[in-house]
Amino acid sequence: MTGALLAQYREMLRIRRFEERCAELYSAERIRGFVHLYIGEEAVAVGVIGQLVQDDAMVTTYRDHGHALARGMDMAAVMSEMFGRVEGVSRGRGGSMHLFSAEHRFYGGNGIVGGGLPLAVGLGLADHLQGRERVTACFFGEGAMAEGEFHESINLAALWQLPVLFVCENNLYAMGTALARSESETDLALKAAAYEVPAWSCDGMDVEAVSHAAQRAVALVRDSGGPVFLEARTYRFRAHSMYDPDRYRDKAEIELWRTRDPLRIAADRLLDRGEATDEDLRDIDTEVTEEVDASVAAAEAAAWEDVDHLTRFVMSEGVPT
Ligand SMILES: Cc1ncc(C[n+]2csc(CCOP(=O)(O)OP(=O)(O)O)c2C)c(N)n1
Repeated sequence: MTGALLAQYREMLRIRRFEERCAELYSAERIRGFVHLYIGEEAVAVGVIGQLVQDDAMVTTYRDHGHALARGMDMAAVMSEMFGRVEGVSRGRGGSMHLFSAEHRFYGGNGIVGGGLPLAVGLGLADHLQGRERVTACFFGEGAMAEGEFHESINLAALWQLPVLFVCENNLYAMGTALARSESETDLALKAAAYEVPAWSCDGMDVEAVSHAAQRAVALVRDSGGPVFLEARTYRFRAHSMYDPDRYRDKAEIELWRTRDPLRIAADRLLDRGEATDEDLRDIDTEVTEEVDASVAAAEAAAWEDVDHLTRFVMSEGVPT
């Protein structure tokens, strides 16, 4: 029982089981605030982030749990953030949408659609100016491509040749708005290529296809020092957020995409190739479920911020050293 695909399967399952538990905890009102699940899209984070090295940076959106876990952030610290506890990755002050870890060069989830793109270009500019050969991966939804920030960011990255990998997670809907209702050009790689940026698309439900495409993309950013755009065609199986009644999509469409579940595709391939048995996959599920259980226990035992510290970090003298 070895191999890259098996490790990727485990990583995708960690994200899936973590988020399924988050949904339960949210319904039980133990997690509050906004929560956007990544279920169905796991192959994108796992496939792309697997190509980064420790020195590389990344920026993402409010749909950020999968990216944080795939980047190696501790599950208990991520769960504690969901619970708003001090032991959370953002000291309980960010919640689901604002996971952050300077140690992992994970410069945040971001509640603003398109908000991460200029940050990624800034990180790329800093590396460029200081002669560091690092890549910044910037994840965003296709909805961000209708925002001015996308155009300004990709234009500058191309003009100044900055080492940014733009990763568009095209799940076809921006909240309740289908891609074709908001974009005159629905071929997103073509749109990015208009900025003279090498751009291509991949099957975002197949972790091996994502890995292959991302490997090529990261290598090109590293070799050329300039930007690359990668579109991962994917689908979210759940509603936009825990508040969304999900009335804008055909149930048949959701069911069709569910037949392309990234976990199912990976599991079938592992079994077909003899790289794992059903028992191996069950064992992985048990281990992952234990890890999720432990993360919930740690979050529940974690402390709340002292009320006296309410204004801490609001003024600059409160910035942690
Ligand atoms: C600047 C801005 N405009 C609008 C919103 C409200 N909003 C939150 S999520 C979202 C949809 C974004 O869709 P997409 O970028 O495709 O990402 P997905 O949620 O599908 O992952 C919108 C419009 C926002 N958060 N920020």
